[in-house]
Amino acid sequence: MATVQGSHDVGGLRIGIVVARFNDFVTTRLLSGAREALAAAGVGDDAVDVVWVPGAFEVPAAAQRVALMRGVAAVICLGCVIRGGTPHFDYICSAAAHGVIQAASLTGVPMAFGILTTDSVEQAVERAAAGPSNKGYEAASAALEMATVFRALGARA
Ligand code: INI
Repeated sequence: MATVQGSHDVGGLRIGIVVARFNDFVTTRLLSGAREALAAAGVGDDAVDVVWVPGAFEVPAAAQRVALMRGVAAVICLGCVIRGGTPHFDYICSAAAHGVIQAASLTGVPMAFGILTTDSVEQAVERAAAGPSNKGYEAASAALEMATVFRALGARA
């Protein structure tokens, strides 16, 4: 039996971050959380590319492009969609979630979903608070684990 799992060896990993500007009072905090997790894991700033896009709807297309940049081992997708009074919320959330997983499947590069979909501003702010429960931090941790899992799988191919 063979077991493949992630490792703490982040040497040589390049990480892309795609972050939506819409609701940037939340997404800047998600970005800080993601950067904190990467730094804590030993990923240097010079190994991180941050790409800003208008809103969550645009994240998947940009994530797909970033995934194709040389050496990118994982992409962290960050955004914040807050429910309003129309079905707009559902369309944006659905497009973002489906788009991100489709981009990951098409490129073969793992992507972490750090796009908040909340009923209120309060819920969003709570999930973007500083510390390991910050959803940007969580997404970055998942991206690193997937990057190292994929590297381990590649070594076995
Ligand atoms: N984009 C978000 O990231 N969050 C939102 O809450 C949001 N709302 O509520 O409309 C939002 N809309 C913009 C959308 O992502 C696109 O940028 C826009 O439709 C242009 O394509």
